[in-house]
Amino acid sequence: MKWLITILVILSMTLIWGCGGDDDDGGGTDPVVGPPRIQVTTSTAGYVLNDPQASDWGLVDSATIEVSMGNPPAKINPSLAAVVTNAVKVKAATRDDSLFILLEWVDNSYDVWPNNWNITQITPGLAYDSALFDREDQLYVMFNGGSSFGWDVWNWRVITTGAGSMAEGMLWNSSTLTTDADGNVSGLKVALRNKKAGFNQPEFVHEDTSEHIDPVLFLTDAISTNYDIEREFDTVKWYQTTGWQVDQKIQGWLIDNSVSGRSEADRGSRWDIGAYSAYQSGVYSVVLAGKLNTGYEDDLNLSTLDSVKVQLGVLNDQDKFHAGTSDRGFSEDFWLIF
Ligand SMILES: [Ca+2]
Ligand SMILES: [Ca+2]
Ligand SMILES: [Ca+2]
Repeated sequence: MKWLITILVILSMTLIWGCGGDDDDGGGTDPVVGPPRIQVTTSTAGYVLNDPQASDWGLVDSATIEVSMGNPPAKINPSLAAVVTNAVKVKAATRDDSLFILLEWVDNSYDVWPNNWNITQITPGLAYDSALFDREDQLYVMFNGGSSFGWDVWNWRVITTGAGSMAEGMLWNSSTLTTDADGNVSGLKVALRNKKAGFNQPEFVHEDTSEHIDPVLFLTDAISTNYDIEREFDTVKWYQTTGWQVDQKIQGWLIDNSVSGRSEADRGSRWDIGAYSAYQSGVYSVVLAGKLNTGYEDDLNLSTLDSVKVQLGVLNDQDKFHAGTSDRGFSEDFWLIF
């Protein structure tokens, strides 16, 4: 009987390992001939997809896309050694009327302080460096809509969109990147610049003042320079509180995390992509989710296509993808197959 059990065990293990597609969660990188093609998983009713670490993503096949080789529409051509990462693991699934894409890549620097302020002096009063560079880790997923349409762009930025659980909708056409149209709320933004009008200093800090060292400052937790803080024997402003350190950072952006909960009509085409992310042990895991057909003219209608040409861009601590340094990588064309 022993040999029969052994055969059954081998057989069942073969079945388990054999059903994951040609490059699944083992993280392998099979040699690819021609543009990679990723089969979008379409039968996902009941799957939890709005969490990059949800176990249901283990049921979706993956492919590895290189992002140091491309000659993207932005005409960036970084050298192989210079880019932050070369491999992005990509999975894609649809549920109901939406496309979910999971992207994972190594980035050993967690660059989450765009436009931060830096405290240079504690006494006689707080002083700050000018806002530093508006740079953060970013991701671009671009869907090709043909030469007249250009590329439909989903742009995720770790703080100025991601901290509000969103990516920003854009359009890349004729070497121009345009933000998608606003909805009913004109100028709606996930991130608001934290700068006191007319002064080169921050206006807001977290209500915990110097104790809040997290890179994310939500609007709902922020107190302005105008607010009085009641202390035991006194009333002070936040910049009069104690505990500040030289070189301590203050967030350059306020995050309005109510935007993701607004109606589609309020958010418009600009804020029609949800984002769910994690950063652990130097690896970003980001799920982007958008409707296959938003109905907006600055978006590509994916619902009638059986495939779409895609490019990826990964930016390490950068402001824009078309500024042209080597700390960014773009893929060549690959295909999502519906
Ligand atoms: Ca980084
Ligand atoms: Ca859009
Ligand atoms: Ca768009």
